[in-house]
Amino acid sequence: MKLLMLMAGVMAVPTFAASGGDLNANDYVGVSFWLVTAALLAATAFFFIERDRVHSKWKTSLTISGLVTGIAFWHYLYMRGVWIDTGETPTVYRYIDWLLTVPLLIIEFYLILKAVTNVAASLFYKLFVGSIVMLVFGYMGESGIMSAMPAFVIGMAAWLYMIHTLWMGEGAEARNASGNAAVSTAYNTMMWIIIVGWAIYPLGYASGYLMTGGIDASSLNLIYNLADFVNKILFGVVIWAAAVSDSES
Ligand SMILES: *C/C=C(C)/C=C/C=C(C)/C=C/C1=C(C)CCCC1(C)C
Repeated sequence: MKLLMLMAGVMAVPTFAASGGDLNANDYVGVSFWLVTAALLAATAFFFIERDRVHSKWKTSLTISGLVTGIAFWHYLYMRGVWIDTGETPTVYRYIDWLLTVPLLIIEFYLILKAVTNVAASLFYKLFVGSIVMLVFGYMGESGIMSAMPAFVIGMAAWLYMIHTLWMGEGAEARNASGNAAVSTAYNTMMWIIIVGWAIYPLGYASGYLMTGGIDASSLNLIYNLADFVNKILFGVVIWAAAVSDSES
């Protein structure tokens, strides 16, 4: 049944995938859009199928991982089209995608902790508000609604607030209280992805919008595509590994 639904979804895709003309062999940014699109689809199938393998308390976490890569897959079909047709940065699609997937990614911290210990919903709200502030100001900066520098500063503050919450705030307290090895390992790896993997985005933004004579649209999109690969697919794989190891012990 699950597989049938997946296949139906994949069969509905070519109509959209076909828009956006042909991929030029020299267009390495277009190729990176293409590669990440394929990887996101494969990851989505993987997370939903592997859901059967893990203990019931982990299933929601794998579902969310599959939703994140699935939503991103959908947006990548369109982003690639915009890039190939216009050579411009698909900022609107990019931020709609982030606005949906980033809250889903950070709810994973709450979910993996909740699978093994008592954790207050306020952990989720803090991370949620932080991520929305970060993205709304990032969008205003990139789309020119607000000047790039102040938007960047506010976005950075929100991201640092999230890191603080995970590193030494409410999140860290719940992790320490859980006493669960698989969850603690997953938590720490996920936290490092939020710190190191997520840093790629503001680096891209800063090189694209803050430096005089900064990088062009090609480099910016290449950086963002690489970042999405790490922060959506790898992030899900970390959760999957913790889920399998905890379910089998
Ligand atoms: C799947 C998409 C993800 C994980 C997107 C994450 C995006 C960010 C971490 C963006 C961060 C930014 C700042 C920290 C400062 C302002 C500019 C942003 C929005 C690029």
